[in-house]
Amino acid sequence: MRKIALVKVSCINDRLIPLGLACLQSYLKQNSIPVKVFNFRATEYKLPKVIFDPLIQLNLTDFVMNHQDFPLLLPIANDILEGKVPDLSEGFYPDLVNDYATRMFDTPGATQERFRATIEYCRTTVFGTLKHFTTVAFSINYLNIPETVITSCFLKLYNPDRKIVWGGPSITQSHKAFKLFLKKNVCDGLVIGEGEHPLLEISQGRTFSEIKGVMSLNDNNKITVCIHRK
Ligand code: B12
Repeated sequence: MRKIALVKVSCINDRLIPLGLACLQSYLKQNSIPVKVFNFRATEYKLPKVIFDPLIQLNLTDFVMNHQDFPLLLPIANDILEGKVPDLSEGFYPDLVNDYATRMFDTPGATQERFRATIEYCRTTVFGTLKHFTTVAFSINYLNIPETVITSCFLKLYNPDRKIVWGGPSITQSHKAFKLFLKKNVCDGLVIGEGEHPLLEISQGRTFSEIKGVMSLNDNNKITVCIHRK
């Protein structure tokens, strides 16, 4: 059986320790499935500001954005899938970068540089490490959506036959938005809710559309969510 890669690409202000990956890894191991876990940028974890300034808690928003990156991310995904390196200073990118920067209270220059650096990090470090795995499973929260989408595009460009699975809080909350990436074949399955059983069945080679809790494309290229175990 081929080894499955279980991946989280953290960002520096991430303090959501990847308990999900730990649970999934131990469940797969318990069932004798070979698995390797990658937590990229884990060494860059920083103490959160909240520890020094508890009043910051009073200023929290009551919703979590899972799609704020999409308008900028979609053309980037398209470019990578077509084998191009996105040039964020050309074409419609400056407008999209400006729009993104305004919504995120950032400057266009900083936004452009952040996305450029993210694409480069994903292409070299993340893709470089994962490129030989035939099944790659990513854990997504609101902090690592661009990294996951961009790396998945590079992985699919290099080997369209490999299986890519996305799970985690952002997928559970927003699978209806993320199904866009199923349609574009950036990933093959979105796992909604707890991932232990679905991931075990995926690693055993079951058809995605027959696994309970998985959203995927069926044989007719239609989005389907399996509600009952088949
Ligand atoms: C405990 C907790 C915290 C703790 C620490 C959590 C930790 N893990 O280190 C603390 C208090 C630090 C915290 C902080 C925050 N949190 Co919090 N937290 C939680 C909580 C209650 C539980 C998380 C957890 O550990 N669950 C247990 C693990 C085992 O579950 P899991 O990671 O979800 O993994 C399972 C599935 O998601 C799935 N899965 C996960 N990855 C993958 C991958 C694949 C391939 C597959 C198939 C399946 C899969 O399978 C796993 C096992 O069943 C959740 C809400 C909830 N009920 O889930 C919110 C939650 C994760 N937090 C959230 C948020 C927004 C925050 C804060 C931003 C809050 C704030 N405004 O400050 C900060 C984050 C700050 C930062 N920069 O990192 C959101 C994240 C939303 C999102 N879309 O990403 C959640 C979902 C709550 C919500 N309101 O929606 N949090």
